[in-house]
Amino acid sequence: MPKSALIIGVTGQDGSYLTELLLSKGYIVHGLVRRSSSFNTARLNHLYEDPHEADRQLILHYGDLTDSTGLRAILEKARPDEIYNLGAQSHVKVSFELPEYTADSVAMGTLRLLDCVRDHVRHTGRGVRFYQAGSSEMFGAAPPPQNENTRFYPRSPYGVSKVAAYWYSVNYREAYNLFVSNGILFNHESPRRGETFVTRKITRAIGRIKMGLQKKLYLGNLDARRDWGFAGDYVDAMWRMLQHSSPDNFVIATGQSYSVRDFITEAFSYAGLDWREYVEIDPQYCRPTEVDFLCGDASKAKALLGWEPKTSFSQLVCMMVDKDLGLAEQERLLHDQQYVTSRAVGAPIALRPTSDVEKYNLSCLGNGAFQRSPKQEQPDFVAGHCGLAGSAAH
Ligand code: NDP
Ligand code: GDR
Repeated sequence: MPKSALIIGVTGQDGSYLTELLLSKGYIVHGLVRRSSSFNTARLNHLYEDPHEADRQLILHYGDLTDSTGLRAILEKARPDEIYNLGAQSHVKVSFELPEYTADSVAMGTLRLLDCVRDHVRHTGRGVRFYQAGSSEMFGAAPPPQNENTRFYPRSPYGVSKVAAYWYSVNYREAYNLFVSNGILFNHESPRRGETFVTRKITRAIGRIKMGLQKKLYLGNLDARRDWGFAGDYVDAMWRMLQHSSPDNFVIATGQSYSVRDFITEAFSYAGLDWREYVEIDPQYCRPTEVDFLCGDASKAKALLGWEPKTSFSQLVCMMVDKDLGLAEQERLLHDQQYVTSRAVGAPIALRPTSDVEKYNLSCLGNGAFQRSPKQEQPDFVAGHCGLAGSAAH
């Protein structure tokens, strides 16, 4: 029998890389998809299997961390050997604007899920292993280097909620003898990173500036330091945690820290641009309380899991800039041919976890469809890329 896994947050950056990894290892993967009025499965398009096909390896279910009835039903259907809880309102700045929802999905959502797992294990007698996506944001103001023994000092509603989720996980491990492991992952990025996180906001802007689609990039605090790794490397660490002989807490990081300014300099110079001509500071992108300096010590993961990062900072930056130059080139072409992106006209096309799924060729933009429209005088700016009027303050 192949192993089976349930991924909460399957549509996110990490969810898509983890799905690829588990499918390559022969797992049956069940993914929880949030119901949304627009499609949110673009990162999974290349993995999609029609529900009418026999012996599918990837099965999607509607569900939400705020709905424990649905979570219980999915557990019964999927009967997973491993559960990866990657679901979250994961944007730190947004958590100041949506503190209650952030706590509901991140902290309460983890508690709901853990309690469903406890019941499931109790009444089925099955062994289930659980991964909880903890974050370096839990360390917050604690000075670097941060490891598993560093005291938490979160600096945002998101960070506080992740600390609660961490301790719920420890408590369910100790109280009910469940196999629950906490990953404490430092920032990890990729060409699939959400476009309002700073690295992707920068690389998307570089592509669009190169193609004449954007003039300026508005950012907040350039002095913050982060330990940035590649998401593809980090999902392997999640899997390793659940293969380990006992549940535990692990820091996953590169041990190298760079400022936002360093990232900008590296990315712009790789694209042959001088960032000073394009980057402007806009205080709306600063946070009420900032995390200044993160640099992780992942020696425990190296010793016990044999995990090490494979991708360097420079390789990560180049990978992201290359991808976004390609994306902007396609956007330019569509713009010149009088097409606009779906994000401007609101007609995205992607997958649905039900049988009424149409198949589309999405290769035109990588993450969206396109539609003919009257030629525009101004390029269609996308929220988050440049921070112009109308975009949310991310
Ligand atoms: P993303 O924001 O890309 O993905 C988050 C996922 O959670 C999406 O699939 C999203 O669905 C889903 N989600 C949001 N709200 C709910 C909800 N109420 N119920 C169910 N699912 C929900 O995050 P990443 O992939 O980058 O990160 C994965 C996890 O790891 C998150 O928990 C994040 O907080 C944590 N983390 C991330 C780090 C990083 O650097 N990337 C570092 C440390 C921790 P939808 O697509 O519909 O929005
Ligand atoms: P972070 O990532 O808050 O570390 O959380 P983000 O990329 O949002 O910010 C990193 C740093 O860049 C500064 N910054 C800006 N950030 C954004 N988003 N937009 C801007 O315009 C901007 N200008 C400067 C921020 O102030 C910050 O210091 C990420 C998320 O993935 C979390 O879910 C995860 O837990 C942590 O990483 C580890």
